[in-house]
Amino acid sequence: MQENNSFRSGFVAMIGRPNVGKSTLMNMLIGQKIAIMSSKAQTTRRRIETVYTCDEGQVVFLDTPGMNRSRNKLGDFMINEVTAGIADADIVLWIVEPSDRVSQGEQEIAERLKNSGKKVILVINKVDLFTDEEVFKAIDMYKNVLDFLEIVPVSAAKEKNRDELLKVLISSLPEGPMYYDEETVTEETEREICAELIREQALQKLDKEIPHGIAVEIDTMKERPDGRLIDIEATIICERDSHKGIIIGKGGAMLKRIGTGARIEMEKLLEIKVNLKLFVKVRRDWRDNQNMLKNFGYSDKK
Ligand SMILES: Nc1nc2c(ncn2[C@@H]2O[C@H](COP(=O)(O)OP(=O)(O)OP(=O)(O)O)[C@@H](O)[C@H]2O)c(=O)[nH]1
Ligand SMILES: [Mg+2]
Repeated sequence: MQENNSFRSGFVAMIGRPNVGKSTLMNMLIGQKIAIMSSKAQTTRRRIETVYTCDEGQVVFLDTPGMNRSRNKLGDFMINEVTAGIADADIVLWIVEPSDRVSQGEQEIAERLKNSGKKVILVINKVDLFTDEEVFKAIDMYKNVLDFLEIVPVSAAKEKNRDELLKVLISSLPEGPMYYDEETVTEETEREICAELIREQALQKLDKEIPHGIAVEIDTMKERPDGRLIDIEATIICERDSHKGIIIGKGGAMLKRIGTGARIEMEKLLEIKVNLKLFVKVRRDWRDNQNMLKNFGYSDKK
């Protein structure tokens, strides 16, 4: 491996507009679900680092929030996370969906990437939803937008072109060391991932604006002495009393649905039975309160 001096490694930032499939693609590439995914924009809020290692090299992926305008302090934090992700990257993976025009939002991203001086690979995701002709058209159009190292069409959902993209990535990285041992997939803690899994269910099950105002804290996480079950208590924080009512639902039905969904995902992750208890609490306008943002894990710790 390292003896023949051609082991390649480096940091790859996944960036792009909200909802294009950055987190789905990262999970697909590493072969494990670490980052949460949903059909609602702005699912990812902070950088999530994961590692892919093979004989030829090691890729450290940085999933970042979708690039959007900020409406509060949480939004400012998310924009900073993208900026930091680009700064840390050896290569930027810019993810887009096939389309017949480059939107204003995409043009702004192109401009930023041009100014960053970083090497960029364009990934055209969700090709399963489009015809080959539409995909070719998109490739042709994007060719003129930026000087890309490569343009790779993929489907994160259908695992199409996974090996090809990994090969392109590794061959584009510089020769370098193993940053993490080969067993490491992420340094996110189980606590952090479990909190995200609850937020994922909230995003998937609640309507409109409510899940965007949610944060999750794990209060306790304790394995029983016989090692057959883990008890987890967690609190969902929301912004208004009316939201609290909706999150709990009639007779607690919505909270139960969120809890069941999250428990199933946690059991997959932890490979142990989970007993999950959820609470709901209101913290008015927490998304604009620096101290509360910090409490909920939205501060620059890296
Ligand atoms: N059909 C199809 N759907 C996809 C594909 N990749 C992602 N999706 C869906 O697109 C939606 C958004 O996926 P995410 O991975 O959460 O997108 P994201 O870019 O990380 O979104 P933000 O974190 O909000 O910026 C989800 O509903 C995914 O299931 C794909 O290749 N094909
Ligand atoms: Mg995401």
